[in-house]
Amino acid sequence: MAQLTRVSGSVGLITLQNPPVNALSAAVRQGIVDTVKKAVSDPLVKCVVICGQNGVFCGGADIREFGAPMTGPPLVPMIHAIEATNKPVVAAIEGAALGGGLELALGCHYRIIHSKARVGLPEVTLGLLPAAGGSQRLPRLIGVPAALELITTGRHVSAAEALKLGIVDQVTDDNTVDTTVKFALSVVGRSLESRRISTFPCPPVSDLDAVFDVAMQRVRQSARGAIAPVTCVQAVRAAATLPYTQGMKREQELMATLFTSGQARALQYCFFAQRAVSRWSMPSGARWDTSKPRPISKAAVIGLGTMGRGIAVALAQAGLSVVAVETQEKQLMDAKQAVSGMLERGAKRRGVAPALGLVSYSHNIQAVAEADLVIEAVFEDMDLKKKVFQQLSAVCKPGTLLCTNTSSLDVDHLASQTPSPELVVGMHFFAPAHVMKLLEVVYGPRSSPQAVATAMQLGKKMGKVSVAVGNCRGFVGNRMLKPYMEQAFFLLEEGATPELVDQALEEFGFAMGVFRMSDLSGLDVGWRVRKADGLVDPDATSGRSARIRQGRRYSPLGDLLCEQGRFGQKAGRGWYQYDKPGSRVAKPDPWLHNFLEQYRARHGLGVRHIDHQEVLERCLYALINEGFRILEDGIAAGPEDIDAIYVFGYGWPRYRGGPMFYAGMVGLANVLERLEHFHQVHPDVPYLQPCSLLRRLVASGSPPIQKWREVIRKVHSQL
Ligand code: 3H9
Repeated sequence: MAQLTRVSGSVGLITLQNPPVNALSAAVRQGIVDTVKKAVSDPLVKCVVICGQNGVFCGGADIREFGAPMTGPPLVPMIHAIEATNKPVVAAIEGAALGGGLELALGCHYRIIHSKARVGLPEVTLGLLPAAGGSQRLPRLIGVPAALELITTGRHVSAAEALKLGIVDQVTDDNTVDTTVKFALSVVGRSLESRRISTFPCPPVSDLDAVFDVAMQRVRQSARGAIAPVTCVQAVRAAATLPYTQGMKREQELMATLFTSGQARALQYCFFAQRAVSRWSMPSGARWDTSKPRPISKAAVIGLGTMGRGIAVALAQAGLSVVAVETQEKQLMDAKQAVSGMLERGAKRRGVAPALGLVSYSHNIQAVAEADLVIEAVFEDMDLKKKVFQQLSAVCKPGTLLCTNTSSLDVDHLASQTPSPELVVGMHFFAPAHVMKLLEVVYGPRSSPQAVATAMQLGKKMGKVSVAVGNCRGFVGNRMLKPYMEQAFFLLEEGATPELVDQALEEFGFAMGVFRMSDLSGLDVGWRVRKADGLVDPDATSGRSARIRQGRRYSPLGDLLCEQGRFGQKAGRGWYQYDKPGSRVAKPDPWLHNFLEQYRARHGLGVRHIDHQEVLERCLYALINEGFRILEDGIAAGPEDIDAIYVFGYGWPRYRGGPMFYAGMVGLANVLERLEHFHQVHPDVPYLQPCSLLRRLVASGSPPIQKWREVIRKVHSQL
């Protein structure tokens, strides 16, 4: 777990050994305590170097241990003991020094880093604060403003920036351990008095109160209800205002408030869920570890509207050569300019050269003939997409993977347009496609495991959280959105306003409430879909029949707004009003309130008082219920897949872990009881009828979310 060897005659080299990231498990901590003690007491050892096995210094405390009672030596005294030694201790940082890993390095007297390594205190992203002295040492080392920014965002810092900030003493391109060993020998005999960060005074800041007020305001605004960023500010304030020992006491007290919080549990669940989704499986039994992806070096994008442009940028930024095809000359010219601009801006942000040369443009679909993979991103229209797929089948070389960027159309139906349906998968990107983290990889019943593996690997290369899901209407994300939005419409009919519904959801932590979101994405999108589904009936203006379609309760409110041209932000009016078309500032609209009153009167709907709790229960539990149906249907392999989709693509607050995790937190029995109640009150709303998987989970004692897959497997084996 930590090995001590003597190198170069008098250097005690301690190697952390806990693959893959040398997390500071109880055994590693014990190993460090033991080896440091041994090295310090060995007269032949003049200095100590701490490094990590396999090219990674240390990924921090072992997050998997957080759920159980603490065992092994604690970090804080361990790091103090290192700092207090009379022999120089130098950290050799390769790969990453994050969280407790950086805190360990800050306890060393010097830090040498490889140019490709990064450091950071990302505890805040796990609902915690750097509580092994990080919140007290970092401000002392690099000053309050820089430390505040790093600790409250959890941002990873490159080696070059770490040097500039003063976190490390030297950057090397050579072998980090060899360089550090030489460095350690060179400082033997020098005084260590000025190297113990805990003894530094915090660099003074003029107008300390103002700095912290601004920081607190910033984190409260961006955290939208998350408690850890606020607590991190308080911890840094302790560093700036208290002597070190008292600051450490405060750090521990603040950590105690976070450590067992629901938010920390949710964020740590998200950390593992994000990684779990890459271990995908299909109902056929095909899996990530038995399916080999194909190498992709040349990709093509068909259709250069908003989505196509973003996809081309994402592919080029991942280093792929891209053929971008758009048949309309004007659109092609516009797209060329837009894609180049996005690539240039992205490159500037990341400090790299823009990948302009990787993208070639054509108005001829023949240009994709040599592509290994094609992503079709034309308008969301089945007939158009079918035509494109037929053309692609004729043009592409054998074996080319054909992907469709659809948000809801039947991937299997599209696959049937090609002679090789096994080569077809859906790649559902989210706008803007080069920014949004989520990618739904949709497999149809005939998609080959290799096609899925290739799309998943491509997603990873583009930096996406890719989730493999089955083919159904709306896949996972949009399928669950439907009952959520439906409830929001019903709540308006029953007496709520868009402002009330949005406020409840935004206070819950959503980036945007359902109506502001609908205004942003455009009301006409859903209208077109409802029309295609035969749900829109402009003649049914009053009476019960106007609110019952295809045998179930239906709210025509969205259709009525569209008939008035209220398509949302782009029209300058929707559920809210805007100063002008395209403006983003939503204001309550008296016209809409009046319209709702008239609508309710026309339909004889009584108005009741609706509170935030009801908004949350109706909207969220309907969404969660559909999530259980998705699991029951085998469209998502596990709850982590659904949660990752909602956290990374739908603005679900990460500190609430995702909808399925949230259901577990509020209690499955509670969710079931409320759904039963609402379904009794609204028997004409099938989405409120509790899913049988939810009933089954409750009947089996509401197991923790990690055990749901066992129950789901049983359900599937009985089908
Ligand atoms: C902390 O330090 C608290 C202290 O301040 C105070 C305490 C008192 N623990 O991401 P990858 C696993 S809090 C346990 O795919 P990469 C990960 O789950 C900690 N496991 O690799 C995965 O497992 P699997 C603060 C961990 O190369 C495997 O390692 N530290 C930990 O893309 C590979 O991970 C952080 O927040 C851990 N700490 O990225 C850093 N870290 O294969 C968290 C990773 O079963 N870690 N695993 O799915 C990371 O950001 C990335 O893992 C890292 C490597 C950049 C290190």
